[in-house]
Amino acid sequence: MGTISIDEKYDKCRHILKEDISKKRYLHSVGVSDTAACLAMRYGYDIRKAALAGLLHDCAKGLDEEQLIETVMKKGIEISPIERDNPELLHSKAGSVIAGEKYGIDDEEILSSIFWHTTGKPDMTLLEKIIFIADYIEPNRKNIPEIESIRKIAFTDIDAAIAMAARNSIEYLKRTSRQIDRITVDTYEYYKDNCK
Ligand code: DGI
Ligand code: FE
Ligand code: FE
Repeated sequence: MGTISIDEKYDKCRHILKEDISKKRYLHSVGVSDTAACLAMRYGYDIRKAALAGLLHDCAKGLDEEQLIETVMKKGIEISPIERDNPELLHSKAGSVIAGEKYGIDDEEILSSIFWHTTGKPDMTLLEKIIFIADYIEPNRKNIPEIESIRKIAFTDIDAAIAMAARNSIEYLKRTSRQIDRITVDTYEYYKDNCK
């Protein structure tokens, strides 16, 4: 992470982020950061890296649809038909680009965890799992079915928690008649045998 310490890096990123996204989204990001740090303690991952990834995971949420598309296109990242129809899905991939370019993150594990945080994917790395589930269970999240149970399970069986979160998201998208990204389904299929 260059010559500055990761703690200094975190503080710098926090101040930039506060200007880039809404107050509510910022509080969510701090919640994800703290939750990711707790999960890192539990599962034996670098606590500060997890906290930084959690802080920045939604750093592209302030971009409009046109900016999201432009940000990923200029990096040559392929846009699927469902992403084209639902550009808000691209805030994770665009976030990974912005974390690199604007926030100066060069750690590939952090960038990848931001890239995949919305859909998840099969066979995630530990940090990808931590950010995916921290996003779902952080303390400011409300009105989610089984949330108390998923919060507990996240700290005993992270794969089970991922399956339950993916299942809930798919159910929610169905209920609200939204298109479901194939990768969201792949995530559920991959982790579902762990479901409690
Ligand atoms: O960014 P957050 O709100 O913290 O959470 P997130 O990154 O999981 O993004 C949630 C948004 O992404 C929400 O608007 C629903 C949408 N989303 C996630 N998976 C899918 C999806 N939208 C569609 N259409 N299809 C999906 O599979
Ligand atoms: Fe997000
Ligand atoms: Fe989020």
